[in-house]
Amino acid sequence: MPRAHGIRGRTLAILGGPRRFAEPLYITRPRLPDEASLIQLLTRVMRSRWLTNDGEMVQRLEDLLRLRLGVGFCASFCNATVALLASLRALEIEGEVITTPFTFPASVHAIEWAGLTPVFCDIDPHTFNLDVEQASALVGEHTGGLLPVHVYGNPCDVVGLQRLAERRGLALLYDAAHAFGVHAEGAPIGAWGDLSVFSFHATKLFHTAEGGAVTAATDRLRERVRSLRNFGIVDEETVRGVGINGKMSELHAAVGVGLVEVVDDEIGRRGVLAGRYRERLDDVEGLTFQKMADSMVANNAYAVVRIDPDRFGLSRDDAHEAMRAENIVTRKYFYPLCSENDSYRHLPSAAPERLPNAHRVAAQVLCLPLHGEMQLDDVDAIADTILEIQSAAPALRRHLHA
Ligand code: T4K
Repeated sequence: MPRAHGIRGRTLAILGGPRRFAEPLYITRPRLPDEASLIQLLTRVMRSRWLTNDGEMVQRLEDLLRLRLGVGFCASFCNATVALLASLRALEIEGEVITTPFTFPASVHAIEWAGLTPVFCDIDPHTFNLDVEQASALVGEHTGGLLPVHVYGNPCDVVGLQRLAERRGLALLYDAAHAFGVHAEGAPIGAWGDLSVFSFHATKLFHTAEGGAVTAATDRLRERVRSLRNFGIVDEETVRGVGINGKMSELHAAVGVGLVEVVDDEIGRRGVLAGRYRERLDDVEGLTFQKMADSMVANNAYAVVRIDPDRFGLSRDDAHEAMRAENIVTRKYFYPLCSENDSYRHLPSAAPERLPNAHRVAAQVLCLPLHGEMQLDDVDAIADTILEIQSAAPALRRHLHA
């Protein structure tokens, strides 16, 4: 774990001083299962000679996740992107799908790969999630579904979206890639909407190196999702629908089984660190935190701030560069917006003037390192560095834009 050099009144690295951290402090690091139990789990898989196709480990993981996520149905997948594709098909959505431009490209790519048309809707500038009123105004005769994203694990307005979907007869598929373990309005996040998709990529709070899952409150779509995950195979002589290979392997599932036991410890550790970020940075002029939903259980997946250049004294990009020079590897998730992607910018809904909040947020957002290996000292060192950067703003601006 990199340790910070505790230097007061020092010269910032970007201005020629020593780096704050000797080694890169990444935005995230994958939590690993206990090594001995992982070896045991992997040995069991190898000895069984059953490596994929709905084996014992995948079934065990799905059972564990149904309990942990509090859902009635859970199907593991090879990754969240394929899980989104299969879900769009399982819901038999046609035409247009209203979604957010402020997300990882996978959310929108899945719509496009499914042969549907994404319609971008602006976000709330404080929660960074889909603005339900604007989504409602975008619903037209060709709208088949809604694909909102719980950005950074912050629940969308699940009640408002449910009402909208019911009122207009739309399918509601949540991208819950970031939302493992989150609850909203008293219910587990994966039980809202028709289906929800989680990512278990290595960068996620809970992971299987690569992986994902589709969940729902009930078993209603169980057979359809499971058969779409497996080429559409129903039995040895029946293939129904255009399925895909979305299966998780037994080896990946073993990682997940090992991690279920420690994920709550990881959430707790991150919670302490996230609390320290807030304590240290809440009053910094021009720096604000994402507004979290009122009624939720958080998972502390990301530490996200918004930097208003006029009040902070420096743009997000300049702050990002100065942090990187210190070996603090911040990320600009989700800049640039998906609506700016060459494949989507021609869409009428991608016009920047229709997405003012998303553009402003994408230009100002910065994700700070947050993972359970970090110590409170690391957060303090990062907070100190942010304050130093702010104090040195005029010199930094001259240096970076001379
Ligand atoms: N929907 C949403 C809203 C998503 O955010 C994502 C994925 C998806 C859908 C699709 O899920 P999957 O199909 O992937 O299951 C990463 C992830 O690749 C991606 O899964 C994730 N979102 C996105 C937010 O982040 P990159 O390109 O930024 O990752 P990368 O390789 O730069 O890694 C970030 C940092 O993590 C590294 O600087 C160090 C650390 N790291 C990474 C890996 C892979 C490790 O320490 N170990 C590792 O093995 O996309």
